[in-house]
Amino acid sequence: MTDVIDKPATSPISTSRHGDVLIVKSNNPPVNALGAAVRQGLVAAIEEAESDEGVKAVVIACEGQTFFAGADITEFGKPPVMPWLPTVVDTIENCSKPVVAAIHGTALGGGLEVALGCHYRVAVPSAKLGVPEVKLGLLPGAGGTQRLPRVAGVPKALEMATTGKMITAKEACGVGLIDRQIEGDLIPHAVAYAEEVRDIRPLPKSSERDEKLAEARDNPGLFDEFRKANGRKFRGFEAPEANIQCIEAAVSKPFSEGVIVERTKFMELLGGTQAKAQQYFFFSERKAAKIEGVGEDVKPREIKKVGVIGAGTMGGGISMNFLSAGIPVTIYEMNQEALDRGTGIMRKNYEATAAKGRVTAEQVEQAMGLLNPTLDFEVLADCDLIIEAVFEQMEIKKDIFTRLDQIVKQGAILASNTSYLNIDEIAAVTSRPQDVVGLHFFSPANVMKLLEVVRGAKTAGDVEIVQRTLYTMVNEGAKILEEGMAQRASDIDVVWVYGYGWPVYRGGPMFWADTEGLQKIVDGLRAQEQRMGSDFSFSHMLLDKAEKGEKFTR
Ligand code: T1G
Repeated sequence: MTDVIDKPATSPISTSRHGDVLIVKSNNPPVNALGAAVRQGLVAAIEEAESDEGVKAVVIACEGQTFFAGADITEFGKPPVMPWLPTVVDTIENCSKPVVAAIHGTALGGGLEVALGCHYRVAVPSAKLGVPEVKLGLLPGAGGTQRLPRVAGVPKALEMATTGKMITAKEACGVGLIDRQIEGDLIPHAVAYAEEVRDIRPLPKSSERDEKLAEARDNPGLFDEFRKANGRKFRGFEAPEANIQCIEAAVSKPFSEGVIVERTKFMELLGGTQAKAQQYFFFSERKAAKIEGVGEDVKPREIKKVGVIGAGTMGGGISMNFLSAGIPVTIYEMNQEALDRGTGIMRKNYEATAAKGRVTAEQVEQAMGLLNPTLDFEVLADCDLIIEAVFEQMEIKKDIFTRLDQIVKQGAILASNTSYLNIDEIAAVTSRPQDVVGLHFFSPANVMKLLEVVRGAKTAGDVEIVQRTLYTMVNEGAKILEEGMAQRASDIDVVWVYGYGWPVYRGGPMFWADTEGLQKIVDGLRAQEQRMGSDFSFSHMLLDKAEKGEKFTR
């Protein structure tokens, strides 16, 4: 039975003709996720191309920031809406006219699978391509584990699918994943390319390619060598091995059977806790950057120049963050020896990163060229943001903020990197407590992704965890929520995953607590209550939620 796909009235997919080429465009902001309406629109567009004799070729492109960035993750766990993404990809691949994918931004997951269903792929040089499903505890479930190795080769497919890392358009060209890089306007060039290939037959279907699989067949040890080389990295995660097994099936089985292995493994992972934890974490990470109670109308202050006080480990690492983002930094120290030592370590760190090929020597010089070391405190006066990163002594901090208050221009943000001292007490020595905030970086600050922003009682909108073992940690987490020190349970989880190495496939302590069951945690704590003595007290929120069978994170 074939499903009749009707394009909804306001489909995110539009079609237009350019000569005998049908241009299919998706406009589904922010990232053209392949939600139900997009899938329905794509199938309807291919049907339109098939039924119109005047159409000789098709170009699929996206408006906005990016080509399709994958399946719509918000649809996971909800009742499925037809067509499935694999059906969409098969429909594109089985089109009797050549289909060209025109890629810009990031072609990710299901987006790259759609592109692999197309007969040709062109991209702008800045485009990136990847299958990051493994970061969501999954695998490419729309034929990606079968088509990607056929087009890009098994070693590249293994690397991309098990790390989730994106590759550049240049690299993709190098492995045959992209047929041409386009300088200039993408769509007109993609149409010209479609004209070039319009009459070539047979159409190059990714699912029918075999030459790159043959190479892998000649090297049967390839997969076990790959497992051995990456064993430590994948430890604890379920998805990487499932990705490997699907790509193995691509080598050992015909396409029609390989996609069945893929579907089975995909559904197994989708039903598991790890995938739920990692999808939860995807959204938690993004939510963490949003500050409740700060209106949409509050515009962030512009930060063009940063000052850092203290060239020690934290001051140096914090400075590198801004330098690497192209923001000039004035770094202040009290004596030349400390200043030279600090800036010397920053250069060494950059050179070490360059030695690993993560940045170029030119980028190192660019970043260090933006650094202005000084022994003159007054030079900080025209910075837009000043971050103090000196010893954790309240008197020293108060002295610095008093001096900053006297010299720094109005409207600048005054921040302390303190990890536990009271921000309000520091702010109180200034005439502008509304401009004072805590910015608690984690060491090494140029590596760790986590930044805790601590709002003082007077911190203006436009300028904010830890101790115990698991059950007591959850109880403390609940207390932190009760006291309003964290906006949401997921923020506590982001701090633990990025700041303290909590495994992402467990989501974080609060997500884990929900998976564990709150009543079980309460019972466990009751059992230790006597041993813990008078210091211990239950969080009312934890008791209440446990009693009502509620959860923290969902
Ligand atoms: N589905 C739903 N929402 C998404 C989304 C997605 N795939 N990607 C991003 N968003 C939302 C995000 O939550 C945020 O919302 C807004 O878009 C902007 O995102 C069958 C199973 C594309 C590199 O894993 O890596 O395909 O917070 O802040 O920094 O094989 O988003 O504004 O409300 O991150 O410019 C595979 C996930 C899916 C890619 C852009 N794809 N996305 O980064 O913006 S699984 C992915 C990203 C799949 C198939 C399988 C990034 C980005 P809000 P943002 P950004």
